Amino acid sequence: MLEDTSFAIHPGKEQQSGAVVYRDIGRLLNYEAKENTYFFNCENGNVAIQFFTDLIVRIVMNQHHEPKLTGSKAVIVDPELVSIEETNGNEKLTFSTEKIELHITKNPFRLSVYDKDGHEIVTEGKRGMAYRENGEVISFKTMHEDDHFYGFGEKAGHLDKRGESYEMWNSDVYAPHNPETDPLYESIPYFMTLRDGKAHGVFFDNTFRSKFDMKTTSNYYTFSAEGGQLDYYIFAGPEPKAVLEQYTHITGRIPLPPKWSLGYHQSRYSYETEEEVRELAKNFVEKDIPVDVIHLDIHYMNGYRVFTFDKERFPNPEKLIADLKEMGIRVVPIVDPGVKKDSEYHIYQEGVRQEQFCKYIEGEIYFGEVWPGISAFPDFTDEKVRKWWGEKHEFYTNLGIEGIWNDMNEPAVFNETKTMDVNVMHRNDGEPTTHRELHNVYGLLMGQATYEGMKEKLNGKRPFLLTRAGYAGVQRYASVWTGDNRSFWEHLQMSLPMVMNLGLSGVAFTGPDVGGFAHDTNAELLTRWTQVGAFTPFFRNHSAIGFRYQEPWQFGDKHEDIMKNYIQMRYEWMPQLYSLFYEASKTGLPVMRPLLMEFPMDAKTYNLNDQFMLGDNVIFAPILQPSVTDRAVYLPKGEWVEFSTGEVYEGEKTHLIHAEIDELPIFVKNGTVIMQGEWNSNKDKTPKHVSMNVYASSQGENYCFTYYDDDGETFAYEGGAFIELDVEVVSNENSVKINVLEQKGDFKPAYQEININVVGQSEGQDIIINGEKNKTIQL
Ligand code: MIG
Repeated sequence: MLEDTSFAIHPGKEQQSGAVVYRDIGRLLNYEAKENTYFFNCENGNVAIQFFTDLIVRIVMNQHHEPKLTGSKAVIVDPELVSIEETNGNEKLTFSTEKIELHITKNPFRLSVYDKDGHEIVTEGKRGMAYRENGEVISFKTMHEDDHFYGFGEKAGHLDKRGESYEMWNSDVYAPHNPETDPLYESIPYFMTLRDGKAHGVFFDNTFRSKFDMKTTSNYYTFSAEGGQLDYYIFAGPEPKAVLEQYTHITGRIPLPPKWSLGYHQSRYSYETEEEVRELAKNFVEKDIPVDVIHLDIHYMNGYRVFTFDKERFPNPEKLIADLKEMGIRVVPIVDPGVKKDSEYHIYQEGVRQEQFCKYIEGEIYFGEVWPGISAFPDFTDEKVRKWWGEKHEFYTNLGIEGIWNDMNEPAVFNETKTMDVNVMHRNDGEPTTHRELHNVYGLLMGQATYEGMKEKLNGKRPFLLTRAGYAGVQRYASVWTGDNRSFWEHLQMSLPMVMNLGLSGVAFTGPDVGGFAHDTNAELLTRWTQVGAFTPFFRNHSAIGFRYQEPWQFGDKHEDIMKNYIQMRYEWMPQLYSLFYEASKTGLPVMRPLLMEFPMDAKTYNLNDQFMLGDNVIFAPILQPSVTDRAVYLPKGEWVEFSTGEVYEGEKTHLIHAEIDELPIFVKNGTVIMQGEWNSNKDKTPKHVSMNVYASSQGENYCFTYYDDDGETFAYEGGAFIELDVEVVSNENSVKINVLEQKGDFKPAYQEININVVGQSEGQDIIINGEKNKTIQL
């Protein structure tokens, strides 16, 4: 193709397009308050403003009608009653909550948000809200020299998105993910801005194809969409953590995942037969490498028909699943949205007869080609269809399955546009809407149907769902893996900022295919990647058909031992990880974090791509290059103890750290705590002993954290069957004081006590638990 050669940049090729003309919202004519919403009539359109809390404000522009305030697929809360002080001057209106001020100039209508000290949050200048005759809506906002941008969901490239532009349109991209490859599978039209150590966020709740441009000009950025309303939320922060709490307050947080889903997952496209799967499981057990999940990719199905098993390849799925469960391994099958057009296939028959499939306005079913051949697609925008699809999962739960993997749900279709015809008319719960508008939420709604259906069928057990596509709010139903990466070192490197930005976008439970999906991996890459994977929220090794097998034992004993050791570490860290997942479910804070989240005043962290944190006190600095055994590690303020050597490093400095192929540099902040468990067996992965490792500082350090545990697989915690300890640790020269400030819940874990283990205890230091010299906390 000519487009793939240098002809693409032929000098005469670019046609000058006419200047784009935007119509500005114009001058304010009048306004009124209705309940807690303000409606503004402007010369060229209408604007509504709603305060959700005293730190969250929503702005909606509709160029033709009164702004519509209902129908969001992402937002799950109503505005709170916020008390507003209003002043109406000659040129300016002001609306103040206790924490922020919104200023509106009347001619032209421009809107700016400030904190109480007069710091700018989101502001407009020469240009504001506008639109084009073709339906495009756009917002121009002031950009400052020191603004840094994060989030945007699943994006390639570096952590800081300043100087970049992005598009939101869920896309199946198999071609290598380059730093410029955009868009990918998820659309999360949300970002956080960091300016002078203070943060704020913007969520553009528009499901059309949308764009964010922090690149074209240096003094303003824009966000725009092909259609719909300019409907966006401003989160005033001011800390990065507060922004994320505010964003996830309105779009929801992850449900507490079943513990087994936090273990190690092994996958391949595909383990093709029952024998192959049994052999695989047996290998793990014999080699004593812990594994919680084996994924079944598309070959398990009969001709790629969802809700079926191929009876030749998998003659007895029920027995297979039961036997694996005995070994401590769960099976997660893939489920795609495409239903094969086959008049003898019961799902297709039901779908047609009960009108569950996407249709054109004229009434014809939309057909597209995917794995099973010509297929129809459930219309997940309709409650009836979501229920139907959810119920179908009884097929899987009856076999003992507790987790589902949704793929191809952008939806991906094998055609020129790579997706469904944008003219398809979705039912959208009684408000028919085209695919052009709802494309970006197809995966989210499939996730909702699947999660809710599984939850219903599992009778009190927590379902696990993995998805490829999604929209803002996807965290409520599914964990997200980052799609078809390749076995390149560059993709290992790129996965860190990608997963960190997903975390900053509310999606705490994510990870890439460890080892790389396409292309052939190698011993060193897989080993280094497994070291990283052991500490990313989602930990799955997955590889593609036609490429080298990449189970941990494929590259000889030396590498197997190293990988086994890191997979075991994943389990040793489970008490820590699980507590962080609990925090994510309560506050929306990510498990894996960029350093800037904890150190927003430290500019050295703003685009630090090759290090990450777990929680607020541990820094990981993996080796991400071949043949390299030394790397620079930046440590922010504090004193840091390397996990395996116990060596202490000074903060606010860059250190050269040595790490042989079996070493992953991990730094724990002095004065803080990590919770560790003893990993027992492949079958029983609940710890019998839990220890609190206190990194004793002599500097009078004070640290608070929450330890959480429960049965790990049911919803009994909702009724109080959990244990939560809010702990404070104060260490100085003479003592390490551990105070359990509060103990909540009535769950009795098997381990009954927590052993205190002080790392780097100095001679004169006593350990004092709740005022008494002691070595354990009794539960
Ligand atoms: O067009 O099911 O991203 O993880 O193994 C390929 C086969 C379809 C794409 C997924 C990948 C999965 C593969 N799927």
